[in-house]
Amino acid sequence: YLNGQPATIQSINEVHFKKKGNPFVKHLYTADPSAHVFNDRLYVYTSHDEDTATYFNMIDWHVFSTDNLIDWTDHGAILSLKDIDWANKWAWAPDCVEQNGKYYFYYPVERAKIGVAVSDTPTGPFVDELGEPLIDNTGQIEHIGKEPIDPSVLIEKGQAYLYFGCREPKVVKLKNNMMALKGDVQDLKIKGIEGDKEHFGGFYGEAPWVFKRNDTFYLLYSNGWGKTSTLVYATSKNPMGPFTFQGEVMDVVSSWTSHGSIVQFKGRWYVFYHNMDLSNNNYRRSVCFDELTFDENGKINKLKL
Ligand code: FUB
Repeated sequence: YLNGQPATIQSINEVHFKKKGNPFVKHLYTADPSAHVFNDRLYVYTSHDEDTATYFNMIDWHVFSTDNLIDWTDHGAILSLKDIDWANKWAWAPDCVEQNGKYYFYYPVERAKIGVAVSDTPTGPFVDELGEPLIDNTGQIEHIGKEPIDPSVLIEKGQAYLYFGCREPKVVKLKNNMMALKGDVQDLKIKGIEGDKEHFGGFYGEAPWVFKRNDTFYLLYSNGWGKTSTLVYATSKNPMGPFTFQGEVMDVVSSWTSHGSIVQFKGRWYVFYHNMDLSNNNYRRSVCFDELTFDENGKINKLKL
């Protein structure tokens, strides 16, 4: 209910955008939002930038949830570096998915390893039951890619696909236990970006996120770093690709990095992203969201900020 009246999505959006506005988390710095709906509630998993940060030296991850896009609950730190024996620094962009009644939280550390922690609930506590990285490139194994960061997971017809990578987009299937790779890590091909330069067009920078709408898979990602880079997307009929570049998803944000996710909630689509509007500091970012629309051909109508 809003003002004593039954809330509609329209009225919820009006309250968020006109009264509360972005960023929707203001009491701490957060980045790299991964949004999912579990049991009709929206959960946003984030990195947590330190208040005095001068680098991306984050130490834990948070989750926020809502059922109306207005009132958000901070569930606190759901996992910290201190809980992971093999991880020492740089708790970067995470994701979480539900499979077989459990919640699996994927996280990169040290710009070299990806781990997975498990919980019975979307808000943790998450436990590193595996006790070692799921992906480890400290030995610079070529097919894993130079920098395995920014994991995100899509589940399609029961099969989990793990996407990750900086500059080199990668995909690998996961076994049903969600804690082992099924087959080899593969290059995620994006057609239509040949020759594109960092910060422009469909150049692949980082932050892959795949979602399905109708029968199309959309790959959202960042096309680099800096004043002209933004979130862009490509589409495919196959979660393993190849994807074809389509265009920009939204205007450039204030921060040097762009990282986001797209989710459907109560019948409407939303893009989650971060900026540095609150701090004017690239290492102290804040998560935001806006409604996203598609045209009749399934193309994303670019979000104007
Ligand atoms: O938050 C640390 C890093 O900044 C992420 O891994 C990148 O995607 C960028 O947002």
